[in-house]
Amino acid sequence: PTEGTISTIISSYYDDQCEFSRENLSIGHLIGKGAFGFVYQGIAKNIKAEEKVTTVAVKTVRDDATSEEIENLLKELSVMKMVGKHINIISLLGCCTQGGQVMLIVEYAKYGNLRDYLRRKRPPGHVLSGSFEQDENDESYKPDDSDDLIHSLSTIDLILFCLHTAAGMEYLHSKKCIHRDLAARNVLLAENRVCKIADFGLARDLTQTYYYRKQTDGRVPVKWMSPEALFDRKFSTKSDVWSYAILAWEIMTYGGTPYPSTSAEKLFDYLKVGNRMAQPSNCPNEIFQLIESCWAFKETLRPTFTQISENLRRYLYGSS
Ligand code: ACK
Repeated sequence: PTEGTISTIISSYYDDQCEFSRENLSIGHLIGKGAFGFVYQGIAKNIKAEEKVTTVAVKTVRDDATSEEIENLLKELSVMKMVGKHINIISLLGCCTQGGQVMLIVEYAKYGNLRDYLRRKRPPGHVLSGSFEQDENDESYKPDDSDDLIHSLSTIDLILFCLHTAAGMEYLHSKKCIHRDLAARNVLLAENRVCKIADFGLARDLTQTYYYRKQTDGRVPVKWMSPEALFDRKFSTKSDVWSYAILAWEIMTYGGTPYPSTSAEKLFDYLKVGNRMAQPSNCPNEIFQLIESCWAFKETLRPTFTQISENLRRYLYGSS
């Protein structure tokens, strides 16, 4: 691909409403690295009506990115635009597509990803269900929790996180968007401990090999995939509900690792004969029954996110 094709692709995504002036954005330190590129913390001037300066997260591609990688970031941008705003999803604040590197400016989540937050806030002496996989090369940026007065999370806090993520997914599905990689590592925690679904706009390579390949961070997404997604590459709102069951289990176990002793290759047969993960010791029966309905082998038996949120609200507040 030539420079010409890249600029044609970029101009086809141009949107005056969303374009943010580079002069009003200052890029800070690196907070994350992915196969796709980099995420930086940044400060943006006048990006929100209600404040002069806003801490933001800035997503970019590497300097030597291919036109395909640039286009993937632009596709993510258009999905985020299409989806719009909801308290439980990471929303788009603006973008810089003209006159330099393509950058997406999104809401900043100060406490980082939910999985690591849950592990940091596990009550002392909590009995583990499922092992905790140690990161092979954990040199990632550590969010600053020093202003977070909560030292350990209660069961009700955990159920509230289940509700936040279900509400975010209900909204995403109402916008006809399927996530396909819902997991605690892809949920971020923002100010006031609000969970926000992230990375829902990513273009994904849906071949089986992609999912079987070990990810750079050492986790294999296969364990979040429904049987029909795993074997027929059939992704739907119902396969997101299955992934949500695994996410809810991660939440209730303070960031436990799913099926620690089952290999990715054996997983399908393991699930097919009806095996599932055990009820975490602190997980109330009603919540575990909800999780079990979400990992029903048959897709049609799984609830919708509207039903899941209603159920969780009823549990927490006594009404829906
Ligand atoms: O666990 P983390 O700190 O949270 O590492 C990942 C990394 O970048 C790769 O995605 C972090 N990250 C991504 N988007 C944001 C955001 N909007 N706010 C804060 N951190 C983010 C994520």
